[in-house]
Amino acid sequence: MGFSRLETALVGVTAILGITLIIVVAVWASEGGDSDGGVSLSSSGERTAHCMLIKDPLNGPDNLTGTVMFTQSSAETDLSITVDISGLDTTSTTHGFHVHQLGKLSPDCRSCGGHYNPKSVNHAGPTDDVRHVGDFGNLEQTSSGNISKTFTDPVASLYGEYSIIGRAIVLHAGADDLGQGGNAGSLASGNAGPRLACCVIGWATST
Ligand SMILES: [Cu+2]
Ligand SMILES: [Zn+2]
Repeated sequence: MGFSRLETALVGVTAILGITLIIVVAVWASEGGDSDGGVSLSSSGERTAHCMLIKDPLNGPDNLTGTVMFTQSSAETDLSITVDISGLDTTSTTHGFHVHQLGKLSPDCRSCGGHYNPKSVNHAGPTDDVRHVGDFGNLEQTSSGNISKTFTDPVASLYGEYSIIGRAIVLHAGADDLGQGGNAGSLASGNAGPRLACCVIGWATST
């Protein structure tokens, strides 16, 4: 007694589902890599990220706009950061610029919390050996209220346990004293004053 047409069809469908499952599992296993931010990511290859600044509702100049781009070719290479900001007022020319702990922008940039500091050390400058992951130091604005700068940082990263993805960039009204101010505020955040703008760092390309 042979299979009926229905039984033959069911066997065929079951076989196709089984093969599909094997292929899906094999592809999933071959992707490997880490899983920063809940996204499956290759552990090698260039990563890029992006942050579009929004002005702080309390302290940001009305016309402030800006972007921050991040590029890193591997976990072992320095992070490259490109900042383009316009619309700053010209009362203060030096602005503290950091990665803060939380990707929360509402109701204003104070919601981003303190500097991203996973190792609980003192605040310092970008070239200091012991510093917050987020200590990028200062940016200088031009007389027309713009900042356009590319720099590299050896500590902040788009890879691994202390990735800055999902955390915030904050631009301050005043200068960061880089931990040299001789008071508690200096060792916590560099006394850089009110927050002019902030944004959440997100992936810019699939990785
Ligand atoms: Cu800051
Ligand atoms: Zn800091």
